[in-house]
Amino acid sequence: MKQKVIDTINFQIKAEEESSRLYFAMANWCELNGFAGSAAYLYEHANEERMHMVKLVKYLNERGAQAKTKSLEEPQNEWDSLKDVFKGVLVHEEKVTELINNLYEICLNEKDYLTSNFLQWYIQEQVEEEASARSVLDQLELASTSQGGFFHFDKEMKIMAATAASNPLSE
Ligand code: OFO
Repeated sequence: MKQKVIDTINFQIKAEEESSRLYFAMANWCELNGFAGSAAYLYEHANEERMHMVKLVKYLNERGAQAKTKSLEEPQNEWDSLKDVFKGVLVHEEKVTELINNLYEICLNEKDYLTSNFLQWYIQEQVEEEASARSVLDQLELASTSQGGFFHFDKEMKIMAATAASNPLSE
C-alpha cells in the first residue's frame, strides 16, 4: 500500500475513536441530566464508532500495513441542552463525511482501487448517519412544541437504542 493511503487511514482510525469518545461523553451527560433513553442511544452509537475504528485497523492488518493507536484530546463534556447535544452529533457526522470523502479521493489519486472498494461501506454509513442525526433533530424540534414532548422523545430514543443493539453492523 502507498504510505499516503496508510497515513490517511491511520488518521481516520483516530477520528473514529474520537467519535466514539465524543458520543460516550454525550451519553454520560444525558444520563446525568435525566435523559436515560438518549443516553442509551448515544452509548450504543459510541460502540458503533469503536467498531468503525476496529474495522479500519483490521483492514490495514489484512493488507500488511501497520495500524497505529494515537493519543487523543479530551472530548467536549458539557452541553447547554439536549438539543445542543444532538446538534453536535450532526455537526460531527458532517465533519466525518468530509474526512471519508477526502480519504476516498486520496485512494483514487493513488490508484488504490482495493481500498476505494473497501471504503464504499463507510460512504454508505455516512449517508445513514447524517440522515439519522437529522431525523433525531427533527423529532426533538417537534418534542419541544408539545407538553411532555421530551419525555416521549426520550422513550423513543430508548427504543431506537434497543433496535440498534439488536442489529449489530456486520464486519
Ligand atoms: Fe464512524 O460514522 Fe459516525 O462518525
